[in-house]
Amino acid sequence: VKKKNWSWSAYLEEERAVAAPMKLFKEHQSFPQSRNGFKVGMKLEGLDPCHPALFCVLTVAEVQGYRIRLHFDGYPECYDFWVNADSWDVKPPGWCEKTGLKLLLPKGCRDGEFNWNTYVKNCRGQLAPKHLFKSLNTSVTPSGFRAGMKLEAVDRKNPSLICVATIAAAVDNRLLIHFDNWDDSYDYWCDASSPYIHPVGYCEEAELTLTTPADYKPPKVFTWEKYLEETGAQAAPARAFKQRPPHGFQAGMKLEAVDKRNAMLIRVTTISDVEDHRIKVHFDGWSDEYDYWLDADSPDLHPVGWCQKTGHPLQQPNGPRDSPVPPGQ
Ligand code: MLY
Repeated sequence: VKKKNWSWSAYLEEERAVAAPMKLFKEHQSFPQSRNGFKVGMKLEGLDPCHPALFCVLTVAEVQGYRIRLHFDGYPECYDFWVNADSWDVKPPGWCEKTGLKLLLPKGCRDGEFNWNTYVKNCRGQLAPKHLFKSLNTSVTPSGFRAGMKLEAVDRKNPSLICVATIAAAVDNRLLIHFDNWDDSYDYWCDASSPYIHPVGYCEEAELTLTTPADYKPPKVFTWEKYLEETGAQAAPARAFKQRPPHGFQAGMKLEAVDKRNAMLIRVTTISDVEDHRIKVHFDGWSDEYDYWLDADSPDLHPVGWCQKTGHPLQQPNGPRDSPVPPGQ
């Protein structure tokens, strides 16, 4: 049951809870400075969230507040996903070609035959104009990271593993991490402040197990010195790693979070647990079984008031008073 005049301020008072302070949020999580200018039908290049090694040809399928739903051209709607309008993961048509990154073409298009202008003409689409992409105009300071350099990185799909990895690409201040001798399905983008990347020698120093490239099976012994020589690669310089300090969120603080199980929804949320770089989200009025961990800098976390400010619906808590009382109580 939706309450007509639900408000954050009354709810916080009722719950004797506090909103997570604005200063704990990163800029890309906070109230946006501009409007969402994307329109349904605009085409662009964007990262596949399930396979972030690849930029793909995408179409804006829905606009909701400061968020857009993106559709993979030529693929079923079940792969659609949501991003914020200022996401670095979306780029104007032609960006991959200019940057030298591979673009996954719409289903049925053959390599070397794709041209953005003819493509949008043929499908009566529209190129998303460059000025809508906030992430294009960010100033970038040289980081010391370069494509080809080696490092030790957490496999985000198998987070207990720290593995031998390579910077597959360095664009703006972002790094594409690739795991040596594995296919690119484990690749991910991060920046120099990521807690998931470490310089060569980190595992040895911290007495952790380093997962070596797949072709290093005993009795073949892995040493970085030998491996760098064999691969003719350089280690990423230790000074380039600038791990961010732990976030300041605390358990009990409230915020607004995207529900990954139905990503069009943003819910009233409580932080139920914290780690240095992650928070556990609990959706108010729902069972703890639905809680899950998110990186503290996730673009799916926002301060209280974000939905209202950006014109996005907010899912109110599923309050106990609204649920039918079980018989016999
Ligand atoms: N059991 C997993 C392990 C894959 C690990 C890949 N990393 C190191 C990039 C699997 O085979 O899928």
